[in-house]
Amino acid sequence: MKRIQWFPGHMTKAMRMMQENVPACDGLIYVLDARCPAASFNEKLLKISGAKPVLYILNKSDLADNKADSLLNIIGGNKGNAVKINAANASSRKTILRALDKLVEEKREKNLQKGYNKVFRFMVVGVPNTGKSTVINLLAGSKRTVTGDKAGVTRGKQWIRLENFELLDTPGTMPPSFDNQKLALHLAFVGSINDDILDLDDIAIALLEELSEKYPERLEERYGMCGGTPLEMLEAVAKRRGLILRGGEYDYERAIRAVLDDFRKGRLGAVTLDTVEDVRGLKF
Ligand SMILES: Nc1nc2c(ncn2[C@@H]2O[C@H](COP(=O)(O)OP(=O)(O)O)[C@@H](O)[C@H]2O)c(=O)[nH]1
Ligand SMILES: [Mg+2]
Repeated sequence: MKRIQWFPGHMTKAMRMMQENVPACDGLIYVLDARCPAASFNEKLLKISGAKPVLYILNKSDLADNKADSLLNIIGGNKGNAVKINAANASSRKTILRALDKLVEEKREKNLQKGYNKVFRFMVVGVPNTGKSTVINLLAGSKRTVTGDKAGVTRGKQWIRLENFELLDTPGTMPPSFDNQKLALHLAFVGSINDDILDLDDIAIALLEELSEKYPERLEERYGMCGGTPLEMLEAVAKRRGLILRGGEYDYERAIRAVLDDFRKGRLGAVTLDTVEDVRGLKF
């Protein structure tokens, strides 16, 4: 399989923009994908922020199963600076605001003792498509930033004012290279890497193989198959979905798209891809 590598020029620019804005920030809101919080963690983003406080948001919890809870606990660790939410759900607003308040509580009290109450500024970071803009929209209470389901939709820079906080949306950035290609694959599965630079046949097959191992019953349920050679698996998908070309041949191209689409839209059920070991290997 071709090595996954995606660090286009606009990400270098985005990293620079973030670096320039760090001094103006009190902390980071780091939006991860609850299905793959290790894969969607870019250590470089943490490095640019220095020692400022971080709130980890494991978003898209509706698409992850309860295995994500153990990942959440490891990431939050003793500090408990991690929450699992679904940004599409209004009740998540409170969860995030409460966690943010907790994060700045001490500092705010100190400020109040000195006689002032400043607005705390957070930069919202993460790899593409984890839901940064959606989280900001949820917190701001109105559609103020552009959201999209294509990797790399957010451009430019804008501060968004809430009652007690100010947020800066940022464009998604990848690590300059992936040491762990297995984790890079997870990012490809969830749509955080631009599909245009991927060999989607390899990606779809890798996804079917991983799901055959971790969630065999889901494949049985949706496609009436589990495991087998790549060709057999794609054939089963095409057959079940009625993806047949004129002339009676299976439409592999559409079967590949169907697998990725089914997974990304949650039609294969809630799935957690990263494991406890994956998360333990990183410095959150
Ligand atoms: N199912 C689900 N979809 C979400 C959630 N949060 C965001 N999305 C979708 O994920 C896609 C990317 O969101 P966006 O906010 O643009 O991500 P960004 O690139 O990190 O700013 C959009 O289609 C959102 O509607 C969530 O919690 N659950
Ligand atoms: Mg965005």
